[in-house]
Amino acid sequence: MKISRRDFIKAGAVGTASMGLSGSLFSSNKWFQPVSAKGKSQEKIAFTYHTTNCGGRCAFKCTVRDGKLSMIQPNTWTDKRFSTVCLKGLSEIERIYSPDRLQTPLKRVGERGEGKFVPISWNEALTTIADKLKELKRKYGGKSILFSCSSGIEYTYPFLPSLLGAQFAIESGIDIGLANGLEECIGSKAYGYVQNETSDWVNSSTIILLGCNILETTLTDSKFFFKAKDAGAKIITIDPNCSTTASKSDQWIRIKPGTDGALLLGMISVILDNQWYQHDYLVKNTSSPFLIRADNQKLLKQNDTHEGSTTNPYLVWDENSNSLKPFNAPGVKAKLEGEFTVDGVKVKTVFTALKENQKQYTLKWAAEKSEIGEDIIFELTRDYATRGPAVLGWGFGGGDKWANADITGHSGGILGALTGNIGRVGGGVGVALYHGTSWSAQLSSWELPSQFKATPLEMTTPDMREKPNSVKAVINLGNTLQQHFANLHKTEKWIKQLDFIVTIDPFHNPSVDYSDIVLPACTAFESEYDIVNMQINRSHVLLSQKVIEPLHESKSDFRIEKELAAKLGLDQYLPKTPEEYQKARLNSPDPRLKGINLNTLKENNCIMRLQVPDEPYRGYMDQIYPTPSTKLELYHEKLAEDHQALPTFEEPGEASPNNPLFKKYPLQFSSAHTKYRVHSQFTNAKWINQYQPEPRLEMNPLDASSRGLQNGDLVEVFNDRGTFKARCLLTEAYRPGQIRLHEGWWSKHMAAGNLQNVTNDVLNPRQYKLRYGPVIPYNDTLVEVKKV
Ligand SMILES: Nc1nc2c(c(=O)[nH]1)N[C@H]1C(S)=C(S)[C@@H](COP(=O)(O)OP(=O)(O)OC[C@H]3O[C@@H](n4cnc5c(=O)[nH]c(N)nc54)[C@H](O)[C@@H]3O)O[C@H]1N2
Ligand SMILES: Nc1nc2c(c(=O)[nH]1)N[C@H]1C(S)=C(S)[C@@H](COP(=O)(O)OP(=O)(O)OC[C@H]3O[C@@H](n4cnc5c(=O)[nH]c(N)nc54)[C@H](O)[C@@H]3O)O[C@H]1N2
Ligand SMILES: [Mo]
Repeated sequence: MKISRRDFIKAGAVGTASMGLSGSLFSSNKWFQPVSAKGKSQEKIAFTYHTTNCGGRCAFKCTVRDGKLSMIQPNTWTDKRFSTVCLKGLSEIERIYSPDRLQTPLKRVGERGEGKFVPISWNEALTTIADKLKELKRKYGGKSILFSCSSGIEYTYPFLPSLLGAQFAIESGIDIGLANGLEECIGSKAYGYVQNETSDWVNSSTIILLGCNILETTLTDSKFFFKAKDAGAKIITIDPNCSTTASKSDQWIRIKPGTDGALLLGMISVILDNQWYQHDYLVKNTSSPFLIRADNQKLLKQNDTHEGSTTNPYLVWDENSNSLKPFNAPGVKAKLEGEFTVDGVKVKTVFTALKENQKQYTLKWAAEKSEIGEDIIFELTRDYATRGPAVLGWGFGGGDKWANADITGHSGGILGALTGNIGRVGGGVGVALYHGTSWSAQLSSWELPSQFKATPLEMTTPDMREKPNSVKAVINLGNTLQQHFANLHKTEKWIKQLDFIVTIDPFHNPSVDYSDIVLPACTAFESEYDIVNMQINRSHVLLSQKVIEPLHESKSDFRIEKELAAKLGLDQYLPKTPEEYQKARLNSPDPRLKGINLNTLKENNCIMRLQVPDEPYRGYMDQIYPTPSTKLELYHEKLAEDHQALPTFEEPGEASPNNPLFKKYPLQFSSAHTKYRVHSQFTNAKWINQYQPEPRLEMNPLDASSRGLQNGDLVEVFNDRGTFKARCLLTEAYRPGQIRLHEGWWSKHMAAGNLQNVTNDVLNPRQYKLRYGPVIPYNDTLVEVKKV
């Protein structure tokens, strides 16, 4: 039988009974019952939480009537400020019954990408997968298998990659552009979370949000934004567009896209010129007094002058003795500024070098680059540097997804250091989303015997599409093929020559269509087991329970991994049930988990606060950093030959007027995130789509009129990589020169194409030297638009 997915769903070839309730929600009204029916039905309450990657982490109290999810309410947290739910959570009552659910395992019958499948049994699907993986492992080794995991999948198949010796990737090259620069200063590897907990914002005088639409992308932290505002903080949003967050801020500064680094460099100059920096903080807590050798651009260390030191500390110029001393020697008073000669070699302090490097980045220069007025940059800097504790908070979608993002991150670290705003009550620099910094605890892990080890990721997954590598099979946990790679045509070329592709997902997302075998997974509401998942978030432990039985023929990720392991003859090493697994994880000596176990969690609505102080979490209050010197390191030796030891502004990789391509493609294409969806999730949520029924290309009326476009026209967006079509939405909120389609729309919702057909995938070679490797510069994209 050869039928397409659509035919197969229409015909109801399988799962006919469940189609009745999923397909006809609005048409038949069978779903809703009169209030009088209440009491006649079987009712139960169960608790789960949202695992989608919106940062909200809402916990749900779910009412199940006659086996169906019927009501979602916010669950009560120990700290009640987190008891929230948004439209996305409420919409699950409809979405989990969506006709887009994968209902049975599928086997591809058409070409990859065509979307032609036939239903098969679980046994056939799992046997096919296991046989293929065994064969690949035998022929090429486990490294020929890549598990590629979406964000927000809670159970990330923690055992199979190790059992197979396979590679595992989660979000390779994503959300790391700014962190690459910042964390070279801090020494951490924490995705740029060098913030205090958002609840500490009430102690801030100034909060600068740079490309950070927190009121949409961490909706549930909105109360902390408004509490800070009420407490007197001045909130300034810097965004090319009048975002939701900009509209609620005290000030909106409209920046030219891709120039965040120029703005921050200008601010550094203003601080230096006006001596608004914290001299003592810089000497005590940063590498500013370290000495740079003129001959090789390296920092001067003890072995440079006295060979044989085992500790080999950095040297500074000690004011007391007027001589070189190890920076950490007792009683040293390091000079912040100066040039000296040591054994015939000229050296200068990092601070002096910074001052020299900044000469090129005048206020005037920054104003021209960023297209923000000089007076505005001056006032912004004064607010930041002189009004007391200040936050410089950014997102992952504004300045991050550009080829020059690391320079912005580095400049941000320097701004925080100059003003003493790192490790300070009411301070912080870095990502301000997800309520990402809060108290945490160490869970135990479930150990496999030592012979089972995953293969470390050979290279970033975007590179796998072009550079020689071992991967022959990709197991998609989620919608990674559409979402994780810019330039979809290149992705398609890669996957068409792979030996084997599997997708495991609750929904028929676009990555499904490229797959050879498809497995239907449960959503966060379904399971075969009473206890499902557990995580630590917002200083609490959250447990999820089964709310309803698996819909259609779906299975939980735990069950799928377990059954696949059984087909490989290796399931004896895995926990028998999720309950056994979560029990083992909680069996930890960490005192912050004292008294928290599965029983006490069940007694407490499945949420308990860790045994931690009531205070907001604040990082680095001891001013000890995980860098080689334990100080904030402003000078990055390893980037000296790239002229980035101190930040040097670079134009965007593609979306810059200096690029010859700009003449042909004069518009910058951005694909920000929206409150209505989480990436490609909720694209099919009917209740939400009342508000955003179709993809809309947002643009300023000026850009539209010069192209003869009217609001609502169908347009084609194109560049040399590809094209897509959508209706346009004209809005003054959008900056001329930048156009936007929110990321995530499935291909089938587009008038034609996919937005990833045009996005820029050219990686910046310098960034291979940085902590996280190169960032995918989705927003660093030039396009042109024409009427269809
Ligand atoms: N509801 C919802 N929440 C989410 C997500 C979601 O999909 N939906 N996704 C989550 C994930 S994984 C991420 S990474 C985060 C992203 O969260 P954010 O970083 O807040 O996301 P964006 O909306 O992509 O970008 C933020 C703002 O940057 C602006 N911007 C665009 N270009 C520039 C620029 O060059 N400079 C500056 N200064 N601003 C610019 C945009 O106009 C936008 O208002 O959100 C998380 N939260
Ligand atoms: N052009 C452009 N591209 C972007 C971005 C951008 O701004 N612009 N943003 C990037 C960013 S910041 C990020 S973080 C990535 C996000 O990329 P992804 O994390 O891949 O995006 P999602 O659409 O959230 O994909 C989640 C998938 O997991 C499935 N899923 C949900 N729950 C479960 C579960 O319990 N089990 C299983 N097996 N599957 C489940 C969902 O149905 C969905 O298909 O996208 C990146 N892509
Ligand atoms: Mo992200």
